[in-house]
Amino acid sequence: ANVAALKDRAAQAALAHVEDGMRLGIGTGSTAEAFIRALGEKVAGGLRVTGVATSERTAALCASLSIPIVTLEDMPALDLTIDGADEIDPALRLIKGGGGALLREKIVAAASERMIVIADATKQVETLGAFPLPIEINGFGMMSTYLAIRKAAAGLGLSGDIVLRKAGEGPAITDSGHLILDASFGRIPDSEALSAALHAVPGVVEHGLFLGLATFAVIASDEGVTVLQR
Ligand code: DER
Repeated sequence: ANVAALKDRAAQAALAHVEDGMRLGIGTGSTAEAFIRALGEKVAGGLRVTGVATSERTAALCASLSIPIVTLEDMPALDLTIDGADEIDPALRLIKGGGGALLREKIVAAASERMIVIADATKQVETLGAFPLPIEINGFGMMSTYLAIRKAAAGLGLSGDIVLRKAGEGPAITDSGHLILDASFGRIPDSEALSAALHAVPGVVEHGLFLGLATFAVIASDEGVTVLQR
């Protein structure tokens, strides 16, 4: 099947875990959007859920499908977040942020009892890092932050291009008004150590390593749907 069909298949399988009355974290990206469309049909059929969106884009799509959306302030404790990923390793560590929503995605995932990751099989990796790691930074003193990130990564034996993400002519600006650096470190043998090292850099707001957040993964391939559980 083509990748879009695989995304739909993963989305449908995740929908089976959504129960009436649930407080949902709703992800960002093309796979999450397949889930949102499928959820919209269920809501049209009478399913009662309330969602917190992980991006303005997701909020707009939910609104267009009459999926009730509130802010995380209104509903700080969520039952279940459903979101995509750029990479998924066997321990359900993720790289996320390809869609630029990693900060709100991580806050929402952390506020949820459980997190189901939905993906097509191309996202499965043995070790994270082939996908450039998104790092969300404050715009102030960007060069200093960039140099500090390089140094922190070098301390862990990691190096490679670190590029400011663009949108058209200028830098990409996230929903929270920050910039994103995409770091091509290659294989990341110790993602916990890298996470800690990046969080220690002033100016780093968040990064795309999602560790200990995903509880369940639904991965669609031509052979069918695989479920991974942590
Ligand atoms: O930006 C994100 O975190 C998205 O969820 C991304 O990781 C997956 O996007 P995709 O479903 O369009 O591949």
